[in-house]
Amino acid sequence: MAQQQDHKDPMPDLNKVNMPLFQTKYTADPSPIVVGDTLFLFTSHDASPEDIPDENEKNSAGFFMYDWLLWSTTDMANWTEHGAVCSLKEFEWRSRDNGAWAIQTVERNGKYYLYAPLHGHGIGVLVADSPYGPFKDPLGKPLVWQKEHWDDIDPSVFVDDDGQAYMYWGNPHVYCIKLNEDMISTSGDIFVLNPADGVMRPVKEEGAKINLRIPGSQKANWKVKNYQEGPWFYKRNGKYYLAYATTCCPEALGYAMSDKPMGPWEWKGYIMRPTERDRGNHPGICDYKGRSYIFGQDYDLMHLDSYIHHERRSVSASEINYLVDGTIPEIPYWLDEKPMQQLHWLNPYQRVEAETMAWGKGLKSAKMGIPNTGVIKDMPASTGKRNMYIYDIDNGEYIRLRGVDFGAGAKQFSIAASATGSCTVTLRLDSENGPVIGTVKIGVTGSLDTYKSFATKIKGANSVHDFYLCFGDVNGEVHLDYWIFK
Ligand code: FUB
Repeated sequence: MAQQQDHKDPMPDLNKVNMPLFQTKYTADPSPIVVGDTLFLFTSHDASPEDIPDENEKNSAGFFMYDWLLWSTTDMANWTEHGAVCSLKEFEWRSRDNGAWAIQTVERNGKYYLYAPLHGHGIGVLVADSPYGPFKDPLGKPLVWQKEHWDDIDPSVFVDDDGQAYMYWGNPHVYCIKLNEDMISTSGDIFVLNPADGVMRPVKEEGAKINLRIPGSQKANWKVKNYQEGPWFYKRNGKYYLAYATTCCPEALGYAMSDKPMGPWEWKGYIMRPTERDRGNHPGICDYKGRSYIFGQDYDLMHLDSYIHHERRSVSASEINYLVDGTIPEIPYWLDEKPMQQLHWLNPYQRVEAETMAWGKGLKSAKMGIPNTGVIKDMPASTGKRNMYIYDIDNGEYIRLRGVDFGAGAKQFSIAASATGSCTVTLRLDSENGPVIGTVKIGVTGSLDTYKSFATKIKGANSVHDFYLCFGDVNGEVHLDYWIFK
């Protein structure tokens, strides 16, 4: 067989290009939820080859997805990783140990409900008291499961102002069911959208009539065009929105609108047009601190290393606007946009987790005491919030933080680390080659579980700069917990 020719993208200028949000893991299926002043983003997790248990599958192009991840931000520029919040292991009735596809978490009356597809086994729900979990399965069975096909993926749940909750889902058809107030039981029939007239009717009446089994079918005069998967159902200023991934491949981001929660729906256009630079997509949309954002997915992180197709995706985001009639003007592809505006400066005089960053390609992260977030057999049950650390540090790698406000001037820097080896951390401003403000040497601490503080004096750090922790002289294992300036 002919070898596939490979190439990669050059590393772009991070000041100029809107790059994927996370680099420590491959991520997909972004699902935002705002809690207080924090935007949390749940994502699914494309396993890296080292986390795929079957030796023969490590380099397969397909989906290897075992757990779901959580990230948060308050400034839309620097993100903190919280690791795996739960995995397929939470669903004892699952039939496969692969298939942790797109989820959505919503809050109601102080409880967090995480709706998850168990690919080929319906959609389940987990419940927790906080977005960090621990998440538990209250039902011990699927919430919905149409056994006659594998359409039951990509749940999207919204609680309307009158208290009625709805769950939309599906590929290649879009379904909807009402949820009861307990959020873990359903009410009435499953409805399916007929794309020809945009109307939702009970599956038992409509199923045979519409062309249910032609994936991605579309016609110019249809009311809802190009639906493929990944519905994101929400309401804004009295209008209902059904954003979705448009027909594959490449998938793009499109949307329909309605005056009622269950249609009739009408296609309004692309939010982001198809491009050959992407293939799959999946929208997550929210308002945050007076702005509106769309999250989606691409292969742009993988493209820095390879163009050979693997399901190793990365989540990107962009600001969107709404016109007075509620429609959303189209936005360019992520890489054709500038980095998102930072909403507030980062305070370096309070503890900053090592896993808080704007960029950190090549580095890895893990929850303390849980070395592997990949393989299901090694996973604990959903743990809830845990401290995390950064590891797998190599020479030339760095952590970048955007917009750090050093104020009148920093005097000292300290970093909590554990090491069986050593490394030098050169602290720089503005770029990975920018002015040096200090250098700190991390040395052996006795064990990787023993964290100690390593400090250095600082010169020349005042006012607002991007801040880089640049790693060199790396020898053996070093783990980073957090850092702080004085
Ligand atoms: O991540 C697995 C699947 O790919 C999702 O369920 C779809 O929406 C697509 O993103």
